[in-house]
Amino acid sequence: MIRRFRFGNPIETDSIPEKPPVTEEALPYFDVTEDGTELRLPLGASRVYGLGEQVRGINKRGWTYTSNNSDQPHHTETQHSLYASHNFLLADGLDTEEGRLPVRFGVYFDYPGAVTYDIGYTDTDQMRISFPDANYDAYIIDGEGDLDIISQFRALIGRSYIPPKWAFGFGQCRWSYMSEDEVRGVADGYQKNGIPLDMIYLDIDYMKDYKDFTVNEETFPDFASFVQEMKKRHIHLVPIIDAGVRIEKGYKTYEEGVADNYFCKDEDGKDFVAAVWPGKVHFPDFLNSGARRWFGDSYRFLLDQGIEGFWNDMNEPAIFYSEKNLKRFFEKIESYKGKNLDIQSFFEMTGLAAGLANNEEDYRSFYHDMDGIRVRHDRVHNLFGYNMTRAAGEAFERNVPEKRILMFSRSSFIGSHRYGGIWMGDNTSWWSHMKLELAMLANLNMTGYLYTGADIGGFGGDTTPDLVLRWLALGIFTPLMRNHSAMGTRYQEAYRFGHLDDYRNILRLRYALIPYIYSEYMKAATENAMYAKPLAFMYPDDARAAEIEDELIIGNEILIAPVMEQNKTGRFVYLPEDMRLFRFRSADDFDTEDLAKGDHYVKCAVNEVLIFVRKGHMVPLAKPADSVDQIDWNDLTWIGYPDGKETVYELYNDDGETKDYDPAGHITRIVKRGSDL
Ligand code: MIG
Repeated sequence: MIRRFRFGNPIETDSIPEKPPVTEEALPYFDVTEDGTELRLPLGASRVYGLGEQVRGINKRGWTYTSNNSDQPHHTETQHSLYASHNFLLADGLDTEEGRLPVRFGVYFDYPGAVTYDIGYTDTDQMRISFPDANYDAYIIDGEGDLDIISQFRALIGRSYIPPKWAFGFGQCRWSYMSEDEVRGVADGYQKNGIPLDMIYLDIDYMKDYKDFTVNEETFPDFASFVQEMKKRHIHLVPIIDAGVRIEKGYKTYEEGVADNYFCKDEDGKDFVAAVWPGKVHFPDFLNSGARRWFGDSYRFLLDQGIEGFWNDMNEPAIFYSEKNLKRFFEKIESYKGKNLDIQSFFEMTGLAAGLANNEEDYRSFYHDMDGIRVRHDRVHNLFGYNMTRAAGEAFERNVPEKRILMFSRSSFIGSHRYGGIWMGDNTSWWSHMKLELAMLANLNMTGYLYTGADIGGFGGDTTPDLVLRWLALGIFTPLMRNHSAMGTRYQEAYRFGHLDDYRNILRLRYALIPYIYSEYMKAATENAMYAKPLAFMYPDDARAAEIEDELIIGNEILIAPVMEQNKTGRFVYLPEDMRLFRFRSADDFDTEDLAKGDHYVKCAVNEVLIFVRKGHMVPLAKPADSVDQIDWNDLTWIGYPDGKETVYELYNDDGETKDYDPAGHITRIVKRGSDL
């Protein structure tokens, strides 16, 4: 049951396609301050899930988080905000003694500005949720259990984005592959070594002077035929699109945006000027439907050249500096000149430079035209990236309605999950960031983002061969599987490190698993279910399972427990039920071991992958292929753990390109007897 409560006069976010009517009842469960800006809830012994892309664990208790989309490359425990705002929480195991709390409930706050979730931070026993102003809709979701609450919420926010089937392949990225030849080199590195690959990503340097919807003709002289050349090799090129439009006379996108008033304005009504990669830019006003239509249609420049997928970046929006702020900066810096700087003023001075980027004052100095309503950016800050993705998604729907286009974004807000996926932004080559990915997978699935994954191997910093290998072993289960690294860091493509067999084997296992991954994804998307689930949700009566933060249930049949520490040859695993362990060295070389419910220490060498199959369940395996379109779905083998009865699996398959997702036409019920497995 979902109830909608209204406070004040909220700004429309369009995060919910069809809203239930507002109820006149008072908001249950929470104590609400008189002005409505703060809600309090006694936490008892409960666990709190949700918030999608955020720091820390699956259970969010014990920290304070703020929904404030930020270009934040330091994903450390003590941050409060990353690139996204996903204002959904699920509290489970509440103290019902007072008689007013249910055991669990879900809540979604539809509010486009900064919300702070103090979840047992100020007061260990209490959650405090605060808003800058009391204009929001709160949706309270009551249900049978965690999974039921989640699927009610997911039905409320609308079906999750479904990418083309080839986007379930493996992709390689780097900031940046600078030329056609460098891209060819990457394709060769994979294909000559027999390592499967479906995508090579183009980062900002494919463009001319970082201008959206342009291609650098010196380094990519015949882009359209290069796209075809790669396609013949079964590789899709996926270019990046940045939020800022370079100010340059004669540049089409700039001229059009100025002429039609499609850019965000400053206080004086002039086009707001910020600086990002292209130098000085204007920001398209994605909150305006005309600007959205115009910007979305601009992707045609690349679609027309054979491109079928994109990633949207810098759309928090990231601002390196604004003209006004830079002016203030120089004035202030000038004032230090010739002075005898004491330590305090010295740090003040260095702080000034650090404070130029993504400055809150800049976010307060430009305006949107929300189809006739002028709104200052900071009040709707978290909607910007969402609406950039929506601009593209709506345009694809208009311009290529028959076809799925790959789209994912860095910044997001609930609602954008209908138009694209997200990647988890600029992580670092740290083992702890594998753990962070695992936790985020669970929380992002709750909030509608099924097509997601982190930069495998780590984006910032130098990676190591074993980190890449172990990270791939987690990444083979993420729908979005991409290796990406930053400029200046060690190259980390899967063919760079010696022990090539290990990387080949692990990626071939991914491709063998694609019938499973795709089936489970499509079922999750069409049924508003979770693809990656915390154990707590599947085993609600198991107190141990409730605290497991380094294992996940993937789809409905398997549990994964990746090794996420360096120099380990195994790990402890908690199994919430009897399972059969498949220890894969390659897709067709594995041994098995039956393990009872409970705790185990399992060996897992650096080149092995563990898959735990639930009793009474089975999983299809394809013959490894070099790309998704070469997988033979008619030639599947099955691994499973029969329980004496028949084992059943619902296999979903479709053409992977068009948009008929009706499960009835695409699901085959496969039945095996024990002796067949
Ligand atoms: O300021 O385009 O998160 O994936 O490689 C950095 C360059 C801009 C940030 C993205 C990252 C991308 C990088 N971008």
